[in-house]
Amino acid sequence: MTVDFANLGADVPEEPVRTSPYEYDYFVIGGGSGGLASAKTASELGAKVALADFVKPSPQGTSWGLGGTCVNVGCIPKKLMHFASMFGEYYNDQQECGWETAQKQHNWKRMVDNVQKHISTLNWGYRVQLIDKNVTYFNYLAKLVDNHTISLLNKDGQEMKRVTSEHILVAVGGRPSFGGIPGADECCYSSDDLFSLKEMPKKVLVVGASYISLECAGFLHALQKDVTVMVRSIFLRGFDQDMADKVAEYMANEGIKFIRNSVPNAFKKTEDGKVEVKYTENGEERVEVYDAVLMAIGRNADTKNLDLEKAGVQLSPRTGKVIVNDYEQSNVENIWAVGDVAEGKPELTPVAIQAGTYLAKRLFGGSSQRMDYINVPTTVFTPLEYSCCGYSEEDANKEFGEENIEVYHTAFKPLEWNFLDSREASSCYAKVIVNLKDNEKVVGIHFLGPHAGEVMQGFAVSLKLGLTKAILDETIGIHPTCAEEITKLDVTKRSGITAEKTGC
Ligand code: FAD
Ligand code: NA7
Repeated sequence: MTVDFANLGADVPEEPVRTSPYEYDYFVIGGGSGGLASAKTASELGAKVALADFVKPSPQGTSWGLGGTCVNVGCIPKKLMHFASMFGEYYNDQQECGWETAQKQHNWKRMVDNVQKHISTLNWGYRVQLIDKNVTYFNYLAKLVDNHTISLLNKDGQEMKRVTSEHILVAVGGRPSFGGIPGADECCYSSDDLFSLKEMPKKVLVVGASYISLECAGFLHALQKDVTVMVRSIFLRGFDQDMADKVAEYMANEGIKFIRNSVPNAFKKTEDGKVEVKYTENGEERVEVYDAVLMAIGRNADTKNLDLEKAGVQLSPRTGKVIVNDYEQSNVENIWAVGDVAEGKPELTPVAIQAGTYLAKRLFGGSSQRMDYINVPTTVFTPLEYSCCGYSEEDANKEFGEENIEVYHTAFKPLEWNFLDSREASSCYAKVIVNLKDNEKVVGIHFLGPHAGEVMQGFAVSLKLGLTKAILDETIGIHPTCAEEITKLDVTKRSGITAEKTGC
């Protein structure tokens, strides 16, 4: 073979000549859902990109690999444990269906080992993707020096490197709050710890009543734990309250205990390693000892030591999140924020991913497409799953006026449950909220029942396309499914007629 020295290397793409005074075009702080998606897209579009991701250990010392909250301590392990727990839920069903199943006994460690094995493959996958996409990865904690300069620190706080970038994306997400309650940091777990705990004792207190709290309480109970939930005020703040109460009612019927109107005041370790909880219930001081306590009282934006103020970035005084405009841009022209750290946006993985991807396309791909934060669907993975898209009933009433809103609803029992004595009568429920003043346009869909997320995804598309009640009525249901209930609604709440279904 002869070698053509004249053309040697001609196929190798040359590094573009950089005219920028900065080392990088795009520096992404945070390797979670939003940061990874944005960094990879920007690099694919030809930008010179670096990403820093560093996990500060939880107060209990838990830390994890690349991928952020969703992959390591959020959606993924949560859904896997929810899935695992459903076998506990189905245990009685199986027997009624004729399966002669073994003793009902769950092995926590085996489940956790398998969950963590899966997460390790995802961590590795993200590392490989960054290499493939030519994104420089720094496993360092980033801090801003000014609006173009980032300092990278190791775990001991020593500066290892200083880099400059034309654009900076803040995608640092959030971390669980311990509420400043005495003893909480030392005695309690959070969702940062739960999914990798080698063992989980029997009697568990879950503090908080929002979606992370109820989801964790739900799967812990189905995994044979004795679960109590401490509720300060309402269930699932921000969600439709009618639906939220139904979620909690189902959980209570299953045997999960709720302490209402209650807040913890202090936590203390007992000599035998349990946790003594001092709390107030309906104004009265009480004390109870639990084997373990899970704090799920909300999350704080992880902006505390980021020194964003050195770059002049404005944060919300209430939440510590970055205030952004409709383009995910902060008040500093070249500093952007997506995901959980962006003020006023839904804290959901697909939202962070889409916002990060669109931002990169606008910055480096000539796109003008903005992220649409309206009608974002979501699911609460409680024992009976709840999914929704669009307005809650309360918000629809406020936005359009109660007299202009019609709510169609049904309470039903999935066909499969009809021959199972252990399953409650109409515990599943669906409602569709329409605007009478706008051709009965559907402004909200809510569904409580098995596989709720799978049910809602397609309906979310139809909401985007301007679904009306007439179109829903024309749509043929798939029989016999739970999702078809949404196509068959003819009872309005206003009519006062019972929503309970009697036949097919
Ligand atoms: P994150 O994924 O949090 O990533 C931020 C990254 O930045 C982290 O790795 C962090 O360590 C790193 N970082 C922080 N500061 C620095 C710094 N100074 N330097 C370098 N790196 C830094 N969403 C859903 O859509 N569906 C669900 O079912 C769901 N379930 C959830 C369950 C739980 C228990 C939790 C906690 C969350 C859940 N979420 C769910 C929410 C979802 O996980 C978040 O919305 C999503 O992860 C946000 O992505 P992000 O990119 O904004 O931040
Ligand atoms: P949320 O949605 O912020 O909810 C926090 C829950 O914890 C809520 O029920 C609060 O009650 C309760 N809470 C807050 N502080 C306390 C104290 N001090 N004592 C007892 N109970 C308390 O948090 P999540 O973690 O579920 O979710 C965080 C985000 O992640 C959320 O936006 C999702 O989209 C994703 P309240 O209703 O305020 O009385």
